Amino acid sequence: MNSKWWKQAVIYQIYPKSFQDSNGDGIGDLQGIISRLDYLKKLGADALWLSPVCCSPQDDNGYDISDYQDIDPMFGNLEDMDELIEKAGKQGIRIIMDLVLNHTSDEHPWFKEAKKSKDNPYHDYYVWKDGVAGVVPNGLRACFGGPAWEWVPELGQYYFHQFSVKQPDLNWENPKVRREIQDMILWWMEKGIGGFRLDVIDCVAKDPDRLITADGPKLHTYIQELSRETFQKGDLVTVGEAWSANPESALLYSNPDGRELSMVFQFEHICLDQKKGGEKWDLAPLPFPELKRVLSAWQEALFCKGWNSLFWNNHDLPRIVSRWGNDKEYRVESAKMFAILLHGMQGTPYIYQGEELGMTNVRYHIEDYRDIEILNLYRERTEAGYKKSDVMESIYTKGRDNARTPMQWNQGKEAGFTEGTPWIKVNPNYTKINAEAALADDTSIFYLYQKLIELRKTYDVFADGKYRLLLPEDPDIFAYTRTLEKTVLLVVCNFYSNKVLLPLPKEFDCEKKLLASSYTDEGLPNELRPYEARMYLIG
Ligand code: TEU
Ligand code: CA
Repeated sequence: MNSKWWKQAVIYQIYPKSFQDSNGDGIGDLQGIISRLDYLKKLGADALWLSPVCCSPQDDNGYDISDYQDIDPMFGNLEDMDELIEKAGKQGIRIIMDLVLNHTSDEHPWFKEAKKSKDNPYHDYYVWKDGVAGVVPNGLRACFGGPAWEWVPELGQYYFHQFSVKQPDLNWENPKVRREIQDMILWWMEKGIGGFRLDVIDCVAKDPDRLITADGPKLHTYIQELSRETFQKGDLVTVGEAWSANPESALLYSNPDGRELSMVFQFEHICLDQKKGGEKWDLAPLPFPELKRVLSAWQEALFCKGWNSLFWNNHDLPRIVSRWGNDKEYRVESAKMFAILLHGMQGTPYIYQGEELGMTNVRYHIEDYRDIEILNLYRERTEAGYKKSDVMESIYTKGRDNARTPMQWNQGKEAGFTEGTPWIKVNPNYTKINAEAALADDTSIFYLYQKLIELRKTYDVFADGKYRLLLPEDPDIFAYTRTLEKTVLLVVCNFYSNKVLLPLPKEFDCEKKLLASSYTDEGLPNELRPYEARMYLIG
């Protein structure tokens, strides 16, 4: 029986490699996370989503798994994981694992077997195509550059990989693959895992011959089978990463009958600041009216019929305060504005490590980047003749390593992340932006997040209130209400750095209780200062 506890919960995403190192090798690990449980409890996180910590050659920082049922020694071992599950549980915090089910590492034993011969029992665990050297089966490209087909001369075949060449796609048409995955998930559920994030789950149903790489015809059949055979046997939260999701398909993924998942990560709002028909690297300013329209559409479409995830950040995205806020003179106000804007909506909010501190993007020299996606892009676009400065601007603005610089704990050596040399450089602004400074300042972004998490547990209107967008045409203000019986939550946000009038409808000239603000004083009722956001309770 699923208690749907995640409807009042806030989930904190940890990128283990960059969170806290405990043994001085410059790489974050499970014991490091255990040492920070008190900090996470103080914030009020109900669950921790860990990016992958299973065995991996780290071609894609752990999203290339070579053993689903063991912890990579760089992060610790299974006993550490048991200890984390147990100690977090004692603090009322669940652990959510990141399941990468669309592909394995090419160093996984399944793939090593599969490559041996066409009639090896594991051959059909993957997607193969007969062919001739140098003539790829079709024009499908991999997400990290190059063709999505890799030639294996001994077999006279290509294998399909939507991501790196070291991440061969699994063949979900094969019931043996689906059974292996179900058994692995049940094994983790036995160990007390409280939920799963499903990496690119929409890609598991594909038909590369017909150029279908996601959202194939069998997708929901596969997810319903997986859910029936595993998730529904526990009281779990499950969130599927689905770049192809739209409000209609999200009603299937997050149907309250629990046949599939609790919710999905959808990316319609995330993809707004790129050139039409371009890639994320082809930069365009954020069309603010579109942001209001898209987020409102998702709120309205899923009300009582599904469930939203709410996020600005994750380990693949640039940090929101730099991306759409102002990380210079209004870093604190704009970071708080994004928090208030998001946390008043219906859904489960996700906080990405460092978001609660207002951590920012970085501008490194190319040799200081580590992400395969960045390095391949740099090589591909500079070889194709793009101006280096333009390529670097794209990397500064959208590169995934913006989110992967080490967590900034204090102003000591390497920001308190490691005693050793970090696997990726610490953002130089750690001397100003760090957890120790935040905890010592009762007006910090951290304490606003703590307050928002508390409010979500205190007032049912956060989980169940009906959403209504206000001032739809206003070019600077994102304002909405949530209504549950006689209780109204009113959220008003100035999205920009100019002071603006706040032309609220007459109905709001009433007794209002200020629950949260991006400023330390209330300001004037009919205007909003730069990045001023206010959350009120009425009734
Ligand atoms: O990301 C899916 C994915 O498509 C992203 O890589 C996206 O294309 C890109 O990052 C946009 O910035 C998931 C994981 O979150 C990501 O870290 C992995 O690299 C990827 O799948 C492969 O497992
Ligand atoms: Ca370590």
